[in-house]
Amino acid sequence: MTFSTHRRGWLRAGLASAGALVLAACDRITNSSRGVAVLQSAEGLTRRAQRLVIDRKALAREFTPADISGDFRPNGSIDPQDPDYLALKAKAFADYRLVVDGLVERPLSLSLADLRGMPARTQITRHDCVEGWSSIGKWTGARLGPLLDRAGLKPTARYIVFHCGDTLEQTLDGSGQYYESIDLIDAYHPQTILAYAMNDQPLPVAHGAPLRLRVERQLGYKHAKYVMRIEAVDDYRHLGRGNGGFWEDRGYEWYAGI
Ligand SMILES: Nc1nc2c(c(=O)[nH]1)N[C@H]1C(S)=C(S)[C@@H](COP(=O)(O)O)O[C@H]1N2
Ligand SMILES: [Mo]
Repeated sequence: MTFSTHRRGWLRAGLASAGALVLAACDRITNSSRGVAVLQSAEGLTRRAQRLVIDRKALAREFTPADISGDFRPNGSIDPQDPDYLALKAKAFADYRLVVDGLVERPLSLSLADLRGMPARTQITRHDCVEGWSSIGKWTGARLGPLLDRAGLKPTARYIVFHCGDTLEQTLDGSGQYYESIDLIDAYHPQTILAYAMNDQPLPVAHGAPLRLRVERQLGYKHAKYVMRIEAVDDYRHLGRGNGGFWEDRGYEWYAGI
């Protein structure tokens, strides 16, 4: 084996992607014209798939303290009246526990002090609501990725569901309780945090106290406020009306990437 072919093989193995395997297999059929077409389309597909993943892992733009909106608009539920929530609020959330369960090896029950002690991130980002307004805020919270690793996701887990403490719409079947879901790419994105502080202050009730999701590559409605429970699931069709979120159940897209 010459140095260059050895090196090529080594590089190929190093790519360690399905795309690399497809390309290697295609090398053998490039002599027929059909083979060339297959190779070209596979190559195109691979590049598009890789670009998609790279794009989804890219960071959302971050701003400077001077950009922070003085009047960050609260939206949707801004003062939940659910009895369980009111009881927690009455004690300044001292009894609050974030439950992490579902398809995890080690279910967790975390106090706010526990959450504040976990790997954290602070970021100044722009929140974009589908209603057509944006505000810039500074968020500090526990990174979701390390938190999920502490619970240990089972191999069958595909989505992370956020169960919220507020009822946004009164319905007979209880489907008016706010919830959201994201996939594991967003769950492990470095800017995906469970925020307990906004603009260096404890998170206000209007913005989701004591804990709200920031998932910065998504539109506003994905940023679940009043998060009480995080559930790892393999499918979300059994929740609410089956579309993965409160607004998704009312016609919005499940994937709201920006
Ligand atoms: N639990 C819960 N989360 C929610 C909502 C809500 O009504 N309840 N509204 C969503 C929408 S549409 C937006 S734009 C943002 C608003 O966040 P803010 O109140 O901090 O501006 O929260 C999202 N998360
Ligand atoms: Mo929104």
